[in-house]
Amino acid sequence: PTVASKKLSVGTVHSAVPVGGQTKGETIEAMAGEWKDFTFRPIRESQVSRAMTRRYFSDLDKYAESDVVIIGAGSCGLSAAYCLAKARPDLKIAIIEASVSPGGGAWLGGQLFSAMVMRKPADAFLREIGVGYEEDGDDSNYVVVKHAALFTSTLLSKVLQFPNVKLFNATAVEDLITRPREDGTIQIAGVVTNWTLVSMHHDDQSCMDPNTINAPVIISTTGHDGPFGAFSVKRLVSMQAIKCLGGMRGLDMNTAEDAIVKGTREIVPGLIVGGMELSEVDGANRMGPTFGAMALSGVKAAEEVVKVFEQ
Ligand code: AHZ
Repeated sequence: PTVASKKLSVGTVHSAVPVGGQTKGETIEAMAGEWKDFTFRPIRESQVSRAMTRRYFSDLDKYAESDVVIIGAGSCGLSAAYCLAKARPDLKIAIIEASVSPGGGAWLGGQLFSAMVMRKPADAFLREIGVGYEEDGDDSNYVVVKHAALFTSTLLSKVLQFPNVKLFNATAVEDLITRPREDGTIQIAGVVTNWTLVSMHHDDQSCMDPNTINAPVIISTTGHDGPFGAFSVKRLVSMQAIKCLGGMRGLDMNTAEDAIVKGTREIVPGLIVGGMELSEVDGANRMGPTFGAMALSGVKAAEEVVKVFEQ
């Protein structure tokens, strides 16, 4: 049989093989100096396509009914995903990220600069995920991570290694699924998704129907208002589930960070909002480039989800 017609196996799963770890066969060290006769093992193009599409569509099928959907994989969404996946390995968690690259605004520590500042006690989160930092400030009130990208990449890699998490990136949440409740209010019951590039072309292409994920609990962490930001809370206003938005206020680090962490909560049944999206609901200040509140708002959002499942 040709390679194309052979039944393709899903293959052995080498979970979390560390770089340089022992899979079967060659090691990097054994390759040293052997490049003259070097060759990759053969592959057929269709195998590559099938290896990817089979998994993608099987994941779409599996996560069409999820336990939790996290909208937005910025610093808050990823922190929430980490805590929730760790606390509740029994929950199926789908993360929907509009951008190709997850991480949101946390690849830089803020503005143009690479270091990331976190005020204490958010240093506890850095220790939890194993990211090193320097103490700084007069009374060591804050810590500094050498590269914000180290925070984001470490957190992301830990989140993606949980077997109960699936990230769908380049995918936007276009709408919320709702159900009526007996008291006349609504319950959020899932999300409507589309590939982001498709979402961006509803105005100049004919109808392009989106996809759906049902889930009893959603965490929305889509950041403050912007082209994609504050998505869920703006939609809550337009569907009259909440009256209006408070609108993010000016920069005040001390006020802003406490308010975001304390305010992280279920805004309407089934929808927990965290991170800077919350500033748009509550009329909270922004904090600028200090990220402790994003991590701890994620911790609290995960806690709120656990409460819902324990009710
Ligand atoms: O792409 C967005 C980003 O990665 C994603 N997102 C937004 N709308 C979406 C939608 N569907 C899917 N409809 C969507 N994904 O959400 C992510 C938000 O990340 P972020 O870093 O913007 O928000 P955050 O709340 O996690 O962190 C905010 C960081 C800020 S902003 C700020 C200030 O302006 O003062 N200070 C800090 C620390």
